[in-house]
Amino acid sequence: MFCFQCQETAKNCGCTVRGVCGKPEETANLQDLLIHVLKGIAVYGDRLKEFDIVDKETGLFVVRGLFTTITNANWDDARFVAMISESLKRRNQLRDKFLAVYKQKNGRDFDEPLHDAATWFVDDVSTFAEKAKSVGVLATENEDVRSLRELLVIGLKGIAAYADHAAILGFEKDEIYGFIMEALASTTKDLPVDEMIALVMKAGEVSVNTMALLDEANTSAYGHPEITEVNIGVRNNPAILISGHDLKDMEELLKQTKGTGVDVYTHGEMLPANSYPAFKKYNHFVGNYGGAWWEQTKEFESFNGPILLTTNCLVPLKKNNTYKDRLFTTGVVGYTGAKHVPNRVKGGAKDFSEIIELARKCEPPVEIETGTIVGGFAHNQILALADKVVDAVKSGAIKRFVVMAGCDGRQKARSYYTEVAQALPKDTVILTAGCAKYRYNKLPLGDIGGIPRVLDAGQCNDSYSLALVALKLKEVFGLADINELPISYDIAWYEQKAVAVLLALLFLGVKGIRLGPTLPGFLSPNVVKVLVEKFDIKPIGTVREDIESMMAGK
Ligand code: SF4
Ligand code: SF3
Repeated sequence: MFCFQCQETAKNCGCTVRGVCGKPEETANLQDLLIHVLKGIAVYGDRLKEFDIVDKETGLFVVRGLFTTITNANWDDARFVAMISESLKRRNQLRDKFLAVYKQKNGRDFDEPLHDAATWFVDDVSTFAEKAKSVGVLATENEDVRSLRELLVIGLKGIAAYADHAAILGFEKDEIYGFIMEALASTTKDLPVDEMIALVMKAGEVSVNTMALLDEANTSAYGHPEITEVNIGVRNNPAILISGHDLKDMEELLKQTKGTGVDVYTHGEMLPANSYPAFKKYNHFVGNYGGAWWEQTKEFESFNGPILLTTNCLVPLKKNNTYKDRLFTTGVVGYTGAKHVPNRVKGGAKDFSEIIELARKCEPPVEIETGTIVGGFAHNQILALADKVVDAVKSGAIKRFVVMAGCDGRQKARSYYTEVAQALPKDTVILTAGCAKYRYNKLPLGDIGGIPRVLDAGQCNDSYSLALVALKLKEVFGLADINELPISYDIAWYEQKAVAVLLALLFLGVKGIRLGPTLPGFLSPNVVKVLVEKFDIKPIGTVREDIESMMAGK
């Protein structure tokens, strides 16, 4: 196996024996093979795009396939095997569609040679494992070509996650599916370096558009997030814990638990659900339990009730865990031995009755902390406070904003973000989104004239909100360049969605981003050089130096 898609990759180079995340070799290889076949689908999707045809259904299928391979989402080899078989079937269907269109347009049969991803076929699933060994990341020998291809594929995985969330709420765009086809197919071609870089930049643009689409989907379905004091203590009822990023699952779970005597709590990245008007109205929606994803192995124990994982991050269960029998997965998430709640049929809802039944028999959660945290500062809420914020900047009460969005992770080096939050001057405001916030969102950092010093826009995809706020401030202050704003970017990354967010920021022209706790292992020294030259990207340094530089606008 060789996997280097996340920040915790072994030696910041690549996991080769077993993932640091716990991913076994077989699973890693099956994921590689799935990506290979998805690239084969994309070869035909890309060709069809030349005839102005985008096959929506296949586009969504590719999106779900990509999403399934992100870090900490799916651990179930049987699911990957089934997905590879299904992908081969769909690829051949799309091939037939392409061949027919080609013949119709050109009056002759298509006869160009195609990449192995577009032609390899077997019926026998027992041969998958062997094939998988030859199609991984290292199949691209040139280090820089590999780096650019993987940066693109990894960014696409993040885009795919957001596109899937939007699609679940009925929002889809041909442009997104079309680009995913083009970009995946590009990795099967020998392209000049500047064309590969252009595709990476284009991925940043598509990432912005996908996050905008998801924002539209979320806010039209559930209203605009509003300032909310989120309870982090517990009540004395049996309860269900819901984690991940899927708001449609959240909605259906709240509806189905209403009046049952079972409470609902969020974990990890579902915390921002507490700030949506459509969810706040439920009295049995109690608040948030615990911290970021990596703390789940102890927090799922003490929660006592069933846990529903709607997307990443699900980490492998410890041997002596007590929650395997109350762990449920759904959507792209999977775990061998955990119950999987099937997808909704068109027009219907998922059926969470088994989870609710089980919850009734469980003890209430053990309280692990008390109090509240404040959330709900997505773009609509911040813009409602725009006058106050602008006045505070003009008067000098707010000297600088520091964007510390992104992911959290297990590594000790991430205490950097806690220390930066603590050491930043009192006239700075932290803008956040994603689970990175758990490094500092419970600290007593106070407020500036009623504006909290940590403004939490929501999930990682809501980083889009922070970009909107920056663009608005640029307009209000009449600046020509987004980089003239008193905003510094000190981003934490872990998985592939953060890469999509990073590409989005680069597309928007943001320069001087600090990225930590380490620069991605999938960036070759030459690709890093390009990013440094073009965008002044830098790794994090010491807390003191970084704060000094950021306060000096560097
Ligand atoms: Fe390693 Fe991360 Fe890949 Fe897991 S997802 S195998 S930790 S690089
Ligand atoms: Fe977190 Fe897994 Fe990335 Fe959505 S939940 S930000 S790591």
